[in-house]
Amino acid sequence: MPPITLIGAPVDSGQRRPGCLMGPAAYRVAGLARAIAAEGHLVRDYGDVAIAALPLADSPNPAVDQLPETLAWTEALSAAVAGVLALGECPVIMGGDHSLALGSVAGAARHAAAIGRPLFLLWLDAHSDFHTPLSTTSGNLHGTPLAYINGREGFDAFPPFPAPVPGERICMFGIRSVDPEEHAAMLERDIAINDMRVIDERGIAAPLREFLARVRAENGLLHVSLDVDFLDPAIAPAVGTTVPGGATFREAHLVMELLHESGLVSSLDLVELNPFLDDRGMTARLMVDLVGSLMGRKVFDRPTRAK
Ligand code: EXY
Ligand code: MN
Ligand code: MN
Ligand code: MN
Repeated sequence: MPPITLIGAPVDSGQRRPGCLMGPAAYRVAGLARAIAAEGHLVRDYGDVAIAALPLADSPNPAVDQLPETLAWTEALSAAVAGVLALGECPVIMGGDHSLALGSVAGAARHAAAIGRPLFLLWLDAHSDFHTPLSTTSGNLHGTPLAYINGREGFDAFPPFPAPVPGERICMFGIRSVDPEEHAAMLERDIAINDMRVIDERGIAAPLREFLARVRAENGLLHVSLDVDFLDPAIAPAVGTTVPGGATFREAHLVMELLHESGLVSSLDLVELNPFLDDRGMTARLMVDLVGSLMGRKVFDRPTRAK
């Protein structure tokens, strides 16, 4: 794997429950850099990205909350992620709420377009995050990044998304909370929607292997966006949008182990950790452990493990 660069993204503007801005500090306290270095990778900490003057911006949807802040984060994180990728490093974005993916994936898409490779997206989340600023009723922009990435209309206030990612290159796992407007829009596209029912019936490995085979066949870059609420709230309570019936400890680790074996991951978001809601750091530690598996940690190494 290339060198790993941790990017702090203390983003709290995509929702109304404060606390995600403490995420980068919690990941540092929980030893994220040490866990990555322990697997033999070069790792550096870029520090936290910051925003300065906010743009003037307004939405035709009066529900939309903190649009200027979200626009500023989108620009700043897009530049940071594209810059790190251009250096040949793998950015790991320590969030921050999921609105940060408006910027992180824009940066990954800019880089993919610059080097002429297709970008694929693995979305690990209880939610589909497929609202637009026009369709959202909560007004919480953390529910919108996938629609922006996919090139849906309604993002007039935002920079045009560089090289939108078509549904065929998007794969979701863990989905169990979808609003009616998102549902209708998703069904118009060819997104691989592995909701919890699919995982219950097929397991998590088979559909993930199918997706990874497609990424490999097209020589794609792979951005992974890991929302804490992908996990079952019993093992990951530190998130403002818990939904029962999430991925288990082993399902989540298996995803990470398969991703490591694939060698395909080029950038990673860690989002929605709200340390204020945690139970003695258990969620932060679990997220760090999952990154450890993604970076190659194994309990027992079989050299001939089938891919
Ligand atoms: N669909 C709901 C809304 O738009 O408010 C919930 C969104 C939660 C999004 C979290 C980040 O995954
Ligand atoms: Mn999300
Ligand atoms: Mn979510
Ligand atoms: Mn959320």
